[in-house]
Amino acid sequence: MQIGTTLTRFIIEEERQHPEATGEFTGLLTDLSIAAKIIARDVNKAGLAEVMGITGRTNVHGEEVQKLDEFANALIIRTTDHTGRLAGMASEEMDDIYPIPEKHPRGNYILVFDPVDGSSNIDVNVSIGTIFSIYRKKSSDSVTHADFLCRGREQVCAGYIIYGSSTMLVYTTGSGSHGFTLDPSLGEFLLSHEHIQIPERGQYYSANEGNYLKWDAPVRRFVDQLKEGSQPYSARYIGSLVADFHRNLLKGGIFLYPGDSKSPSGKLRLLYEAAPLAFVVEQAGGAASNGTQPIMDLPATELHQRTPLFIGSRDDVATLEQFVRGKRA
Ligand code: P6P
Repeated sequence: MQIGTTLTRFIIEEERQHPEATGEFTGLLTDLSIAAKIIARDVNKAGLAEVMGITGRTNVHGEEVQKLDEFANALIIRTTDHTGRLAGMASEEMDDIYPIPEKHPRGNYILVFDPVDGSSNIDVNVSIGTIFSIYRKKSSDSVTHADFLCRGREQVCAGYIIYGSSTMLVYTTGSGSHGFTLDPSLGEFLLSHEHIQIPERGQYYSANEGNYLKWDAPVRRFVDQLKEGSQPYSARYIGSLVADFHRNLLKGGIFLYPGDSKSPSGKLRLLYEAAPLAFVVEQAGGAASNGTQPIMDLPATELHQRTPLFIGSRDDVATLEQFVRGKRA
């Protein structure tokens, strides 16, 4: 019986195309897929297990830390910190960088992740996700902040897991973006979306229009014109970045989380939300911008740096940039 291409097999076959690859990388992606399976198992019973609900703590951003956030954060650390593949990690749930402890061997990669994005949706059974990004360590000896403050272009791998009607892992290493669907009966991620191509122009726009009056005028005008004409766009907003992004990646469309009068840099984080999804969407033929520059070119000056995010179909993002640059009124 042909079970289809497993994630492990696909990674190994892809690695063979890169003679310089060392296998460390393949192991790291496999480690992450194991963490994803465990998180998926607990997400799927969040209503039953004690992972549901909040911890009573808030993270560095003043947001309520859901039990699953903490569980997933600790799990990803535990699954990857002892393998000798990483030099350090950083996460939305940790104030500072996490150098691999002396007791473990250290490797050449840096892992940055959002363990559970959209966690406020856990209790209402809405799809949530894990987002990850991998860089090569630049410093010659022990890991420093500078190893984490990279441009998106320096990523060697990025992707996400969406815990929805099915659990899917989507990743890129710069040779296209590929999707794998978890077959729970096998416990394997099987190739289901090879070389994802996002439509050049979409049919959906995803934004929290409750913030409309706080947006800059060009962004408001861009959204207004999406509603005009003979074929207006449909609004789809789940309030879970990975879920909104994933639908637009497959169907076409643009996700917007602009800066506004209250938060000029917007809400979403550059290193472990915008940059990894920007890598995935660019590899699928799409685009990601902060309104004037590609997300992948933005310098990171601090770990939890925020950025306005416009991401999805290439032509939709280009039109948004024309409005922001005053080339469209
Ligand atoms: P708002 C979830 O809290 C999150 O970080 C993203 O997953 C999501 O896209 C965004 O915030 C939703 O924010 O302000 O629309 O509730």
